[in-house]
Amino acid sequence: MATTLLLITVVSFIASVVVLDKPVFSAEPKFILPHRGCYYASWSTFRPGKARFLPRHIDGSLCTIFYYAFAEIKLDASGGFDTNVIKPSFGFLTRAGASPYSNVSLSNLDSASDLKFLKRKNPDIKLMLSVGGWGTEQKFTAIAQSADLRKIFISTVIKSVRQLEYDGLDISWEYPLKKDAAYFTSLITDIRTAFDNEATSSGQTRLIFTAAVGNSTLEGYNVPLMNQSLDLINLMTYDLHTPYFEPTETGHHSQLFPPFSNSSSTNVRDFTEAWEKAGIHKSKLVVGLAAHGDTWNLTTNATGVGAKASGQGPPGFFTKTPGFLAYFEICEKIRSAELIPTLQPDIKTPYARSSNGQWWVSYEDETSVREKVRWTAQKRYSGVFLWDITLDDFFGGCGVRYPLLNAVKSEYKV
Ligand SMILES: *[C@@H]1O[C@H](CO)[C@@H](O)[C@H](O)[C@H]1NC(C)=O
Ligand SMILES: *[C@@H]1O[C@H](CO)[C@@H](O)[C@H](O)[C@H]1NC(C)=O
Ligand SMILES: *[C@@H]1O[C@H](CO)[C@@H](O)[C@H](O)[C@H]1NC(C)=O
Ligand SMILES: *[C@@H]1O[C@H](CO)[C@@H](O)[C@H](O)[C@H]1NC(C)=O
Ligand SMILES: *[C@@H]1O[C@H](CO)[C@@H](O)[C@H](O)[C@H]1NC(C)=O
Ligand SMILES: CC(=O)N[C@H]1CO[C@H](CO)[C@@H](O)[C@@H]1O
Repeated sequence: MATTLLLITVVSFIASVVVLDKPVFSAEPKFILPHRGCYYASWSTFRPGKARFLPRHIDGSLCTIFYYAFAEIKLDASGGFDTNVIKPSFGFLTRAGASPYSNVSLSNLDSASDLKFLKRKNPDIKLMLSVGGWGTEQKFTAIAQSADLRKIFISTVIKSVRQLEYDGLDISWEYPLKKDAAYFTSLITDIRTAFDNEATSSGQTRLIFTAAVGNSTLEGYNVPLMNQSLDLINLMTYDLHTPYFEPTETGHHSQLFPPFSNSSSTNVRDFTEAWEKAGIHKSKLVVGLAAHGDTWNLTTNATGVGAKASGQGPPGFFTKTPGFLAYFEICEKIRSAELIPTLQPDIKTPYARSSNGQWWVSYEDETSVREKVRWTAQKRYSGVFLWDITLDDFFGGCGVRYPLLNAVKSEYKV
């Protein structure tokens, strides 16, 4: 009797193993180190002429992890928001309806599929769907504060990311405020739990989970829980001083160190160290580099950091945005002597003034990128990322193609 029972048990155990065709374990993602993240701004395909960026322009050897920016959150009227497209980005739809998938559309993510060729060349490269971006904070708040919407959002994300054959999700909520801190925490812990469960049930490698964060005051964030839930934290260590928020005085938007003249001026080092001290492990901290400059109109003859200014400088021919220039525009203006550059030794980052004395730009060049990569390596942070690959001199208008990303690569000796 006991033997029969044992036999039945063994047989049914074997049967259950055979029937379960999916393994019950799952793998953790493996990264190429150090991280060299690259955001890809999908709206760059609308730029004119040689600045029109197409996915096939991407050189897969320059980055280890690509972020498609941005998947858009659309909430219908029942979610309290209309479907205004803030940027020409490509979205998926979430809906607070009875059936989570009834209104999910993936058709607009076609251009995210265009990055898949990168993995065919190098399967270790990671592709991430970055959700959010500038101006999407109300939608994040709406989703995060409702347990139902969080659920719909998360199942939509998992379905989209798997269908695209991407590796994970990047949350780019700019920015959770103090009032959002509890919801933000619920959102990220729910996402991580769902990713763990999905990996177990599907037997696939767990989806990677990252977030881009941009506020050194930290009050919108529960940092210890972020350290537990997230694989990487991309620090938006740029636009630290902008003509939009500080119109009357020039400032360096991505200075590595504060100027000697003002040690409290926001800078990359203090921003990064604040996140480390608050509890993010070094192995998860990724420092942001900028391939854009921030521009101011000058109002006096002074041309340094802290010079008097009157708001955003003139737009570039290709990027057409006041207060903003791509590195490919800046380097060409330097070549043609329309801009006269200065490397300020204390802040380790360059700025330039226009030769007519009217405007001013703070930016990064190959030297400052190398300086930041060296500093990041010395501090044993896990890597750097670039906002964004389409703003580097990708067509080689000033010499080599991708000077900033090549500087990162050669400084890391990879
Ligand atoms: C951080 O956010 C607070 C509001 O929560 C804002 O007052 C502050 O200027 C922000 N700081 C930075 C560096 O963005
Ligand atoms: C120094 O920088 C801080 C932060 O950006 C700013 O609030 C302050 O006004 C600056 N002080 C001087 C003297 O420029
Ligand atoms: C952060 O996470 C890492 C790895 O997951 C862990 O080793 C470390 O102890 C955590 N740090 C804190 C302050 O919780
Ligand atoms: C600015 O420079 C011009 C030409 O170099 C000079 O004539 C003028 O006096 C200067 N203005 C001030 C306020 O220093
Ligand atoms: C900056 O100067 C340009 C001319 O050089 C002008 O067209 C533009 O309106 C100015 N911007 C602001 C914010 O004053
Ligand atoms: C855009 C779209 O597909 N809207 C549909 C969302 O779902 C409701 C009910 O399930 C339909 O009535 C809408 O047409």
